[in-house]
Amino acid sequence: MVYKNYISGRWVSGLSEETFVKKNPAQIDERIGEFPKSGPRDVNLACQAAKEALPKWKALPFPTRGDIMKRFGDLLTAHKEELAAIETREMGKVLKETRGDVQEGIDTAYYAFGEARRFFGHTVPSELQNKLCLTFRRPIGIAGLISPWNFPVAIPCWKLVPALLSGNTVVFKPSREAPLSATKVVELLLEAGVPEGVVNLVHGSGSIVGEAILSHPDIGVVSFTGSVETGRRIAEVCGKTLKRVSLELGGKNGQIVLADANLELAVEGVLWGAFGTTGQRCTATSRLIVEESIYDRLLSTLEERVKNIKIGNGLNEEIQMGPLVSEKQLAKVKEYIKIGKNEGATLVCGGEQYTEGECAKGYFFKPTIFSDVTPDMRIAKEEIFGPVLSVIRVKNLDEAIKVINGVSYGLSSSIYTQDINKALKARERIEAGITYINGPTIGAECHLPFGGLKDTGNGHREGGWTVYEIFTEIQTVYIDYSGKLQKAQIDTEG
Ligand code: UN1
Repeated sequence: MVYKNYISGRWVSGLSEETFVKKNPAQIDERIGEFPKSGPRDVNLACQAAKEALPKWKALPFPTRGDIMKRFGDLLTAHKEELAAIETREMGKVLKETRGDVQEGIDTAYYAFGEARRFFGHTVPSELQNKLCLTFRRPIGIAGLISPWNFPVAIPCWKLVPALLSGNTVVFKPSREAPLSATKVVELLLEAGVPEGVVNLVHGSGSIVGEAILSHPDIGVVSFTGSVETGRRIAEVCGKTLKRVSLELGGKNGQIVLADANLELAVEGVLWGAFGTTGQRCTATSRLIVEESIYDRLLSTLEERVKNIKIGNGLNEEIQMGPLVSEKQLAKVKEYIKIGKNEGATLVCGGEQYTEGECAKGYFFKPTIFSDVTPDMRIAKEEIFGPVLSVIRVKNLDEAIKVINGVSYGLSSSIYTQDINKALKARERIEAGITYINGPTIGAECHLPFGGLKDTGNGHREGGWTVYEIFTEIQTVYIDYSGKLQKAQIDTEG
């Protein structure tokens, strides 16, 4: 099946007519579809359509746009199973997780429906009499949205829904690894009532379509989720035209386990955090930081459990871990196994491709644990984006905090302890945008701010009420009803 771009209210081929093929990572002889290899001229057309559609769209009352988001949520709900299966075939994660991914999109749409009726500004006292001061939030204009493949419905929804509700029109470039889910999301937005030209979908590569979005003068805000390297490039290019940029980049998230923790719970947590989504979340637990007195016990329980993880095609409900998304990711993970071994870490289990039976046809990898990892090793510092966990031994809470903070990222973090004092001290000192106490590093809820410190981003937070700060401009309004000229800072003495 050949899929198309959606520009100016029509499904159209890319102008070059060239396409790329997306395959199923669990079974690489299965084609998901062909998609346009678009270029800058397609982006120009999309921007033109978005520009033309903007005045009418932004003039609608917020609750009217909210009603469309409600219908979108209803449609996602009605198509949940279909979408989950598409996601699993497209990027590999298991059905239970892809259902959760769609649910995150649904929750985001319903949250927006509510938010539409409380798009609050501030009313603020004036320093002068007979004067009213207030603020409004207004759309920026055209939003360029560039989404990753690991949450093929949720993350596009995190971006599309608030951008649209705020009154922006959109040029949307999804990942080449998840183009079908994105196409379905756009179809449902249209069915929900998003008018022509308001959403424009342009498939293709980051280096061509992404770049064209970044440098297009009509785009006012760019929202991107992906690698640090690309994030830096985006900030640099967008700096030239002073676009607003929201970047949600990598992570090297740690879970601390103190000696007093409920170990069963800590093991459950790290299994989910490290190997859920085959470790391909920017919130994945990639370091387990353990107090020395329980280190051996925790490690042997964990090893036992990891060996029992069922690997295979995510469409099978029994399966717990699907494949990596691509050959490129597989090669990257293999490379990190070599790096870990050379650095002197102990390979406890996994460390190689999984090729049993049908799995030989996909990019499967065994869940992997490295122990005796020290904080200076590359496997303890760099984002791997695969099912690889580095276990680090520490003496106490102080050292654990030092280790958890000793990386260039700061997205998610976790601590398992039953000691409330230690938990709260850790909360204060951990440098991350998200901290879980007695829970794993993954599983953020859509109505709370999501994002991180240091190389993880540039200070914005998606999700919750804070995402609306990304997609709106603030207008400050002063209304003087004194009937005379009142000078701020000068005529202030009553
Ligand atoms: C991501 O990996 O980019 O908190 C997003 C979580 C998910 C979102 C992850 N709800 O793990």
